[in-house]
Amino acid sequence: MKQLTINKNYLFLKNWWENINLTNYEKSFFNREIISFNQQLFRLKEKKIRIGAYGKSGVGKSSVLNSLLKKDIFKTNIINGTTREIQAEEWDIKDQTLNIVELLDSPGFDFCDIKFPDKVYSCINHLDIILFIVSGDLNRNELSEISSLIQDGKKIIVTLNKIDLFDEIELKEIIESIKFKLPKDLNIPIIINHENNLKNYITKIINQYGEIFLTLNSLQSADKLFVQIKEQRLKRRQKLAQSTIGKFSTIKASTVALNPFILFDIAGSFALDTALISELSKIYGLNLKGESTRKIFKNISINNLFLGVTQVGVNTSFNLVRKVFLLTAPFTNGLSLLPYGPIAIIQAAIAIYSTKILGKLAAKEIFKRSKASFIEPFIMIQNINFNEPEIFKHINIYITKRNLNNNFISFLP
Ligand SMILES: Nc1nc2c(ncn2[C@@H]2O[C@H](COP(=O)(O)OP(=O)(O)O)[C@@H](O)[C@H]2O)c(=O)[nH]1
Ligand SMILES: [Mg+2]
Repeated sequence: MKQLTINKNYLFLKNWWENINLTNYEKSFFNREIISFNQQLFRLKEKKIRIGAYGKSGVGKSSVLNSLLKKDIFKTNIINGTTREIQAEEWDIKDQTLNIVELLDSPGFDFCDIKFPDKVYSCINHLDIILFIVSGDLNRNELSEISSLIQDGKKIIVTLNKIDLFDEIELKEIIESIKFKLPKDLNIPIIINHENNLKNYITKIINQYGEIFLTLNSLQSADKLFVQIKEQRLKRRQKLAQSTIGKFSTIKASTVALNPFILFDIAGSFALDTALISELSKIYGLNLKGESTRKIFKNISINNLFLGVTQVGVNTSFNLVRKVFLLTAPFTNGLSLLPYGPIAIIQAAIAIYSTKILGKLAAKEIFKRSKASFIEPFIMIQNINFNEPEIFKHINIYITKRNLNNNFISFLP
Protein backbone atom coordinates (compact mmCIF):
# COMPACT_ATOMS: atom_id res chain seq x y z
CA MET A 1 0.00 0.00 0.00
CA LYS A 2 2.37 2.61 -1.27
CA GLN A 3 -0.01 5.51 -1.80
CA LEU A 4 -0.91 5.64 1.87
CA THR A 5 2.04 7.30 3.45
CA ILE A 6 1.91 8.74 6.91
CA ASN A 7 3.57 11.99 5.94
CA LYS A 8 1.09 12.76 3.20
CA ASN A 9 -1.85 12.03 5.46
CA TYR A 10 -0.35 13.95 8.33
CA LEU A 11 0.07 17.02 6.13
CA PHE A 12 -3.45 16.63 4.82
CA LEU A 13 -4.94 16.40 8.33
CA LYS A 14 -2.84 19.24 9.65
CA ASN A 15 -3.91 21.45 6.78
CA TRP A 16 -7.56 20.49 7.21
CA TRP A 17 -7.38 21.15 10.95
CA GLU A 18 -5.75 24.56 10.44
CA ASN A 19 -8.51 25.59 8.06
CA ILE A 20 -11.46 24.46 10.12
CA ASN A 21 -11.83 27.93 11.68
CA LEU A 22 -13.30 27.11 15.05
CA THR A 23 -15.18 29.84 16.84
CA ASN A 24 -14.26 30.58 20.44
CA TYR A 25 -17.50 28.97 21.48
CA GLU A 26 -16.61 25.78 19.60
CA LYS A 27 -13.12 25.82 21.06
CA SER A 28 -14.45 25.78 24.57
CA PHE A 29 -17.39 23.47 23.84
CA PHE A 30 -15.20 20.80 22.24
CA ASN A 31 -12.17 21.44 24.42
CA ARG A 32 -11.64 17.83 25.50
CA GLU A 33 -12.14 16.43 22.01
CA ILE A 34 -9.80 19.02 20.54
CA ILE A 35 -7.03 18.17 22.98
CA SER A 36 -7.28 14.48 22.29
CA PHE A 37 -7.42 15.01 18.54
CA ASN A 38 -4.30 17.15 18.72
CA GLN A 39 -2.60 14.32 20.56
CA GLN A 40 -3.63 11.87 17.86
CA LEU A 41 -2.29 14.24 15.22
CA PHE A 42 0.96 14.53 17.10
CA ARG A 43 1.30 10.76 17.31
CA LEU A 44 0.69 10.50 13.58
CA LYS A 45 3.46 13.01 13.00
CA GLU A 46 5.77 11.12 15.35
CA LYS A 47 4.73 7.76 13.86
CA LYS A 48 3.74 6.51 17.27
CA ILE A 49 1.16 3.75 17.19
CA ARG A 50 -0.98 3.10 20.25
CA ILE A 51 -2.15 -0.37 21.20
CA GLY A 52 -4.41 -0.66 24.20
CA ALA A 53 -5.75 -3.39 26.41
CA TYR A 54 -9.46 -3.26 26.96
CA GLY A 55 -11.98 -5.60 28.56
CA LYS A 56 -13.73 -6.58 31.75
CA SER A 57 -11.86 -6.02 35.01
CA GLY A 58 -9.82 -8.92 36.31
CA VAL A 59 -9.38 -10.66 32.94
CA GLY A 60 -5.67 -9.85 33.03
CA LYS A 61 -5.32 -6.69 30.92
CA SER A 62 -2.43 -5.35 32.98
CA SER A 63 -0.82 -8.80 33.19
CA VAL A 64 -0.96 -9.32 29.42
CA LEU A 65 0.70 -5.96 28.78
CA ASN A 66 3.37 -6.75 31.37
CA SER A 67 4.08 -10.06 29.66
CA LEU A 68 4.54 -8.21 26.36
CA LEU A 69 6.90 -5.72 28.00
CA LYS A 70 8.61 -8.49 29.96
CA LYS A 71 8.51 -6.07 32.91
CA ASP A 72 5.99 -5.46 35.67
CA ILE A 73 5.04 -1.94 34.71
CA PHE A 74 1.28 -2.09 35.11
CA LYS A 75 -0.15 -2.96 38.50
CA THR A 76 -2.10 -6.20 38.69
CA ASN A 77 -4.30 -7.54 41.43
CA ILE A 78 -6.96 -10.09 42.23
CA ILE A 79 -8.98 -7.21 43.59
CA ASN A 80 -11.01 -5.84 40.69
CA GLY A 81 -10.28 -2.32 39.61
CA THR A 82 -6.63 -2.00 40.50
CA THR A 83 -6.06 -0.03 37.33
CA ARG A 84 -7.89 3.22 37.89
CA GLU A 85 -5.92 5.46 35.61
CA ILE A 86 -5.02 5.15 31.99
CA GLN A 87 -1.32 4.46 31.83
CA ALA A 88 1.02 4.23 28.84
CA GLU A 89 4.42 2.64 28.32
CA GLU A 90 6.68 2.39 25.29
CA TRP A 91 7.33 -1.06 23.92
CA ASP A 92 10.61 -1.57 22.16
CA ILE A 93 9.85 -3.80 19.23
CA LYS A 94 11.54 -2.79 16.06
CA ASP A 95 9.60 -1.86 12.98
CA GLN A 96 10.61 -0.29 9.67
CA THR A 97 7.94 2.36 9.27
CA LEU A 98 6.78 3.26 12.75
CA ASN A 99 8.99 4.92 15.29
CA ILE A 100 7.33 4.04 18.55
CA VAL A 101 4.83 1.46 19.77
CA GLU A 102 2.98 2.52 22.87
CA LEU A 103 1.04 0.13 25.10
CA LEU A 104 -1.88 1.51 27.03
CA ASP A 105 -3.56 0.01 30.06
CA SER A 106 -7.14 0.94 30.90
CA PRO A 107 -9.56 0.25 33.72
CA GLY A 108 -12.08 -2.50 33.07
CA PHE A 109 -15.12 -1.22 31.21
CA ASP A 110 -17.47 -2.69 33.79
CA PHE A 111 -15.65 -1.00 36.65
CA CYS A 112 -14.98 2.46 35.36
CA ASP A 113 -17.73 3.17 32.88
CA ILE A 114 -19.82 4.82 35.54
CA LYS A 115 -16.98 6.76 37.11
CA PHE A 116 -15.24 8.27 34.12
CA PRO A 117 -17.20 7.48 30.98
CA ASP A 118 -15.70 10.42 29.06
CA LYS A 119 -12.16 9.61 29.98
CA VAL A 120 -12.47 5.95 29.10
CA TYR A 121 -14.24 6.76 25.85
CA SER A 122 -11.60 9.21 24.69
CA CYS A 123 -8.90 6.72 25.66
CA ILE A 124 -10.53 3.94 23.64
CA ASN A 125 -11.32 6.28 20.78
CA HIS A 126 -7.64 7.01 20.38
CA LEU A 127 -6.38 3.47 20.35
CA ASP A 128 -5.14 2.48 16.92
CA ILE A 129 -5.44 -1.21 17.76
CA ILE A 130 -7.45 -2.72 20.62
CA LEU A 131 -6.44 -5.91 22.41
CA PHE A 132 -9.79 -7.03 23.69
CA ILE A 133 -8.79 -9.31 26.57
CA VAL A 134 -11.07 -12.12 27.73
CA SER A 135 -10.45 -14.88 30.24
CA GLY A 136 -12.98 -17.40 28.98
CA ASP A 137 -16.09 -17.44 26.84
CA LEU A 138 -17.61 -14.08 25.89
CA ASN A 139 -20.45 -12.91 28.07
CA ARG A 140 -23.25 -10.60 27.04
CA ASN A 141 -21.54 -7.40 28.22
CA GLU A 142 -18.31 -8.25 26.49
CA LEU A 143 -20.15 -9.02 23.29
CA SER A 144 -22.00 -5.73 23.41
CA GLU A 145 -18.74 -3.82 24.05
CA ILE A 146 -17.14 -5.57 21.08
CA SER A 147 -20.07 -4.83 18.89
CA SER A 148 -19.99 -1.11 19.68
CA LEU A 149 -16.25 -1.01 19.02
CA ILE A 150 -16.90 -2.64 15.64
CA GLN A 151 -19.61 -0.12 14.87
CA ASP A 152 -17.11 2.56 15.75
CA GLY A 153 -14.70 1.23 13.15
CA LYS A 154 -12.06 0.01 15.58
CA LYS A 155 -9.48 -2.65 14.86
CA ILE A 156 -9.84 -5.41 17.47
CA ILE A 157 -7.71 -8.40 18.39
CA VAL A 158 -9.51 -10.71 20.78
CA THR A 159 -6.95 -12.07 23.23
CA LEU A 160 -7.74 -15.14 25.27
CA ASN A 161 -5.96 -15.02 28.62
CA LYS A 162 -5.77 -17.32 31.68
CA ILE A 163 -5.65 -20.41 29.49
CA ASP A 164 -3.92 -22.33 32.31
CA LEU A 165 -7.33 -22.54 33.97
CA PHE A 166 -8.67 -24.81 31.22
CA ASP A 167 -7.74 -28.17 29.76
CA GLU A 168 -7.24 -28.65 26.05
CA ILE A 169 -10.81 -29.72 25.30
CA GLU A 170 -12.31 -26.86 27.26
CA LEU A 171 -10.02 -24.44 25.48
CA LYS A 172 -11.19 -25.70 22.08
CA GLU A 173 -14.80 -25.32 23.15
CA ILE A 174 -14.22 -21.79 24.38
CA ILE A 175 -12.54 -20.72 21.15
CA GLU A 176 -15.33 -22.28 19.10
CA SER A 177 -17.91 -20.47 21.16
CA ILE A 178 -16.14 -17.11 20.85
CA LYS A 179 -15.82 -17.61 17.10
CA PHE A 180 -19.51 -18.40 16.91
CA LYS A 181 -20.47 -15.24 18.80
CA LEU A 182 -18.29 -12.83 16.84
CA PRO A 183 -19.58 -11.47 13.51
CA LYS A 184 -18.77 -14.16 10.95
CA ASP A 185 -17.58 -12.10 8.02
CA LEU A 186 -15.15 -9.85 9.89
CA ASN A 187 -12.36 -12.33 10.55
CA ILE A 188 -11.66 -10.85 13.96
CA PRO A 189 -8.49 -12.60 15.12
CA ILE A 190 -8.65 -14.65 18.33
CA ILE A 191 -5.16 -14.98 19.77
CA ILE A 192 -4.29 -17.18 22.72
CA ASN A 193 -1.93 -15.52 25.17
CA HIS A 194 0.58 -18.31 25.43
CA GLU A 195 4.34 -18.00 25.27
CA ASN A 196 5.17 -15.61 22.42
CA ASN A 197 1.91 -16.06 20.49
CA LEU A 198 0.57 -12.61 21.11
CA LYS A 199 3.86 -10.82 20.70
CA ASN A 200 4.47 -12.55 17.38
CA TYR A 201 1.03 -11.79 16.11
CA ILE A 202 1.20 -8.11 17.07
CA THR A 203 4.68 -7.73 15.61
CA LYS A 204 3.50 -9.23 12.35
CA ILE A 205 0.40 -7.06 12.15
CA ILE A 206 2.30 -3.87 12.98
CA ASN A 207 4.94 -4.61 10.39
CA GLN A 208 2.32 -5.17 7.75
CA TYR A 209 -0.37 -2.71 8.64
CA GLY A 210 0.84 -0.54 11.50
CA GLU A 211 1.15 2.52 9.34
CA ILE A 212 -2.33 2.03 7.92
CA PHE A 213 -3.92 1.50 11.32
CA LEU A 214 -2.35 4.64 12.72
CA THR A 215 -3.35 6.67 9.67
CA LEU A 216 -6.86 5.29 9.57
CA ASN A 217 -7.49 5.90 13.23
CA SER A 218 -6.28 9.46 12.85
CA LEU A 219 -8.59 10.04 9.89
CA GLN A 220 -11.45 8.46 11.79
CA SER A 221 -10.79 10.61 14.87
CA ALA A 222 -10.78 13.68 12.65
CA ASP A 223 -13.98 12.55 11.00
CA LYS A 224 -15.74 11.89 14.32
CA LEU A 225 -14.75 15.28 15.65
CA PHE A 226 -15.80 16.95 12.41
CA VAL A 227 -19.23 15.30 12.53
CA GLN A 228 -19.74 16.69 16.04
CA ILE A 229 -18.66 20.18 15.01
CA LYS A 230 -20.74 20.08 11.85
CA GLU A 231 -23.85 18.92 13.67
CA GLN A 232 -23.51 21.66 16.21
CA ARG A 233 -22.97 24.30 13.51
CA LEU A 234 -26.00 23.02 11.63
CA LYS A 235 -28.18 23.05 14.74
CA ARG A 236 -27.34 26.70 15.40
CA ARG A 237 -27.98 27.56 11.77
CA GLN A 238 -31.22 25.63 11.86
CA LYS A 239 -32.51 27.85 14.66
CA LEU A 240 -31.50 31.02 12.82
CA ALA A 241 -32.96 29.77 9.56
CA GLN A 242 -36.23 28.84 11.22
CA SER A 243 -36.67 32.24 12.77
CA THR A 244 -35.75 33.96 9.49
CA ILE A 245 -38.28 31.88 7.59
CA GLY A 246 -40.83 32.70 10.26
CA LYS A 247 -40.17 36.42 9.94
CA PHE A 248 -40.45 36.35 6.17
CA SER A 249 -43.63 34.34 6.22
CA THR A 250 -45.33 36.73 8.60
CA ILE A 251 -44.21 39.75 6.59
CA LYS A 252 -45.52 38.13 3.47
CA ALA A 253 -48.72 37.05 5.17
CA SER A 254 -49.49 40.56 6.34
CA THR A 255 -48.78 42.15 2.96
CA VAL A 256 -50.77 39.55 1.14
CA ALA A 257 -53.63 39.65 3.58
CA LEU A 258 -53.96 43.41 3.39
CA ASN A 259 -53.74 43.32 -0.35
CA PRO A 260 -55.40 40.13 -1.52
CA PHE A 261 -54.39 40.72 -5.10
CA ILE A 262 -50.71 40.67 -4.35
CA LEU A 263 -50.51 36.91 -4.48
CA PHE A 264 -51.14 37.18 -8.18
CA ASP A 265 -48.53 39.87 -8.37
CA ILE A 266 -45.65 37.52 -9.05
CA ALA A 267 -43.04 40.27 -8.94
CA GLY A 268 -43.89 41.46 -5.43
CA SER A 269 -43.92 38.01 -3.98
CA PHE A 270 -40.81 37.02 -5.90
CA ALA A 271 -38.86 39.89 -4.38
CA LEU A 272 -39.60 38.66 -0.88
CA ASP A 273 -38.82 35.07 -1.79
CA THR A 274 -35.44 35.89 -3.26
CA ALA A 275 -34.67 38.10 -0.27
CA LEU A 276 -35.44 35.12 1.95
CA ILE A 277 -33.14 32.89 -0.10
CA SER A 278 -30.41 35.47 0.14
CA GLU A 279 -30.82 35.72 3.94
CA LEU A 280 -30.75 31.92 4.26
CA SER A 281 -27.64 31.69 2.15
CA LYS A 282 -25.93 34.15 4.50
CA ILE A 283 -26.83 31.94 7.45
CA TYR A 284 -25.20 28.99 5.68
CA GLY A 285 -22.11 31.03 4.91
CA LEU A 286 -22.67 31.23 1.18
CA ASN A 287 -23.71 34.85 0.64
CA LEU A 288 -25.61 34.33 -2.59
CA LYS A 289 -26.79 37.37 -4.49
CA GLY A 290 -28.88 38.21 -7.56
CA GLU A 291 -28.51 35.59 -10.23
CA SER A 292 -27.54 32.78 -7.84
CA THR A 293 -30.58 33.26 -5.63
CA ARG A 294 -32.78 33.24 -8.72
CA LYS A 295 -31.11 30.01 -9.77
CA ILE A 296 -31.96 28.41 -6.45
CA PHE A 297 -35.48 29.71 -6.73
CA LYS A 298 -35.78 28.13 -10.17
CA ASN A 299 -34.31 24.88 -8.94
CA ILE A 300 -37.03 24.56 -6.37
CA SER A 301 -39.89 23.00 -8.18
CA ILE A 302 -42.77 25.43 -8.44
CA ASN A 303 -45.04 22.40 -8.19
CA ASN A 304 -43.90 21.86 -4.62
CA LEU A 305 -44.93 25.37 -3.71
CA PHE A 306 -48.34 25.08 -5.31
CA LEU A 307 -48.93 21.77 -3.64
CA GLY A 308 -48.65 23.66 -0.37
CA VAL A 309 -51.04 26.28 -1.63
CA THR A 310 -53.76 23.85 -2.60
CA GLN A 311 -53.37 21.97 0.65
CA VAL A 312 -53.91 25.12 2.64
CA GLY A 313 -56.80 25.98 0.36
CA VAL A 314 -58.49 22.68 1.00
CA ASN A 315 -57.65 22.26 4.63
CA THR A 316 -58.04 25.74 6.03
CA SER A 317 -59.66 25.10 9.34
CA PHE A 318 -60.80 27.45 11.97
CA ASN A 319 -57.68 26.69 14.00
CA LEU A 320 -55.33 27.66 11.22
CA VAL A 321 -57.25 30.85 10.61
CA ARG A 322 -56.94 31.75 14.25
CA LYS A 323 -53.24 30.97 14.30
CA VAL A 324 -52.59 33.16 11.27
CA PHE A 325 -54.64 35.89 12.83
CA LEU A 326 -52.47 35.83 15.96
CA LEU A 327 -49.23 35.48 14.03
CA THR A 328 -49.80 38.42 11.74
CA ALA A 329 -51.05 40.72 14.47
CA PRO A 330 -47.67 42.26 15.34
CA PHE A 331 -46.90 42.89 11.70
CA THR A 332 -50.16 44.65 11.02
CA ASN A 333 -49.50 47.04 13.88
CA GLY A 334 -52.19 45.47 15.94
CA LEU A 335 -54.55 46.03 13.08
CA SER A 336 -56.92 43.13 13.03
CA LEU A 337 -57.24 41.17 9.84
CA LEU A 338 -60.77 40.20 10.70
CA PRO A 339 -62.48 43.14 9.03
CA TYR A 340 -60.73 42.18 5.83
CA GLY A 341 -62.68 38.99 5.84
CA PRO A 342 -61.94 35.33 5.50
CA ILE A 343 -60.31 35.72 2.10
CA ALA A 344 -57.59 37.90 3.55
CA ILE A 345 -56.97 35.37 6.29
CA ILE A 346 -56.83 32.47 3.89
CA GLN A 347 -54.46 34.44 1.69
CA ALA A 348 -52.28 35.00 4.72
CA ALA A 349 -52.36 31.32 5.58
CA ILE A 350 -51.33 30.44 2.04
CA ALA A 351 -48.50 32.96 2.20
CA ILE A 352 -47.19 31.51 5.47
CA TYR A 353 -47.47 27.96 4.30
CA SER A 354 -45.80 28.51 0.96
CA THR A 355 -43.00 30.65 2.42
CA LYS A 356 -42.21 27.93 4.94
CA ILE A 357 -42.02 25.33 2.21
CA LEU A 358 -39.91 27.65 0.09
CA GLY A 359 -37.58 28.29 3.02
CA LYS A 360 -37.13 24.58 3.71
CA LEU A 361 -36.46 23.71 0.11
CA ALA A 362 -34.14 26.67 -0.34
CA ALA A 363 -32.16 25.71 2.77
CA LYS A 364 -31.69 22.22 1.36
CA GLU A 365 -30.44 23.63 -1.95
CA ILE A 366 -28.16 26.09 -0.20
CA PHE A 367 -26.81 23.37 2.08
CA LYS A 368 -25.96 21.24 -0.96
CA ARG A 369 -23.96 24.15 -2.37
CA SER A 370 -22.33 25.06 0.91
CA LYS A 371 -20.37 21.80 1.19
CA ALA A 372 -16.84 22.56 2.25
CA SER A 373 -14.46 23.46 -0.51
CA PHE A 374 -11.64 21.54 1.19
CA ILE A 375 -11.46 17.75 1.30
CA GLU A 376 -13.02 16.32 4.43
CA PRO A 377 -11.42 13.46 6.39
CA PHE A 378 -14.32 11.20 5.49
CA ILE A 379 -13.62 11.64 1.79
CA MET A 380 -10.02 10.64 2.50
CA ILE A 381 -11.20 7.49 4.28
CA GLN A 382 -13.47 6.61 1.38
CA ASN A 383 -10.77 7.22 -1.17
CA ILE A 384 -8.24 4.92 0.40
CA ASN A 385 -8.10 1.71 -1.54
CA PHE A 386 -8.50 -1.15 0.87
CA ASN A 387 -7.61 -4.39 -0.72
CA GLU A 388 -6.28 -5.99 2.42
CA PRO A 389 -8.93 -8.15 4.08
CA GLU A 390 -7.50 -7.20 7.48
CA ILE A 391 -8.57 -3.63 6.97
CA PHE A 392 -11.20 -3.60 4.30
CA LYS A 393 -14.03 -5.14 6.31
CA HIS A 394 -13.88 -3.10 9.48
CA ILE A 395 -13.43 0.18 7.63
CA ASN A 396 -16.30 -0.70 5.37
CA ILE A 397 -18.54 -1.00 8.40
CA TYR A 398 -17.46 2.46 9.50
CA ILE A 399 -18.10 3.94 6.07
CA THR A 400 -21.51 2.29 5.71
CA LYS A 401 -22.66 3.37 9.14
CA ARG A 402 -21.36 6.89 8.63
CA ASN A 403 -23.22 7.19 5.33
CA LEU A 404 -26.42 5.97 6.95
CA ASN A 405 -26.38 8.21 10.00
CA ASN A 406 -24.87 11.42 8.87
CA ASN A 407 -26.50 12.92 5.85
CA PHE A 408 -27.29 15.94 8.06
CA ILE A 409 -30.68 16.54 6.41
CA SER A 410 -32.40 16.29 9.79
CA PHE A 411 -30.52 19.41 10.92
CA LEU A 412 -32.03 21.61 8.22
CA PRO A 413 -35.06 23.81 8.89
N1 LIG B 1 -4.33 -18.13 36.39
C1 LIG B 1 -4.03 -17.00 35.78
N2 LIG B 1 -4.20 -15.84 36.41
C2 LIG B 1 -3.88 -14.71 35.76
C3 LIG B 1 -3.39 -14.71 34.46
N3 LIG B 1 -3.19 -13.42 34.05
C4 LIG B 1 -3.54 -12.65 35.12
N4 LIG B 1 -3.95 -13.42 36.16
C5 LIG B 1 -4.39 -12.95 37.46
O1 LIG B 1 -5.65 -12.31 37.34
C6 LIG B 1 -5.75 -11.25 38.29
C7 LIG B 1 -6.14 -9.97 37.58
O2 LIG B 1 -5.12 -9.58 36.68
P1 LIG B 1 -4.94 -8.09 36.19
O3 LIG B 1 -3.87 -8.08 35.19
O4 LIG B 1 -4.82 -7.16 37.34
O5 LIG B 1 -6.37 -7.88 35.49
P2 LIG B 1 -6.98 -6.53 34.91
O6 LIG B 1 -7.95 -6.02 35.90
O7 LIG B 1 -7.70 -6.96 33.65
O8 LIG B 1 -5.86 -5.59 34.62
C8 LIG B 1 -4.40 -11.14 38.97
O9 LIG B 1 -4.47 -11.78 40.21
C9 LIG B 1 -3.46 -11.91 38.04
O10 LIG B 1 -2.41 -12.51 38.75
C10 LIG B 1 -3.23 -15.99 33.80
O11 LIG B 1 -2.80 -16.10 32.65
N5 LIG B 1 -3.56 -17.07 34.52
MG1 LIG C 1 -5.51 -3.75 35.29
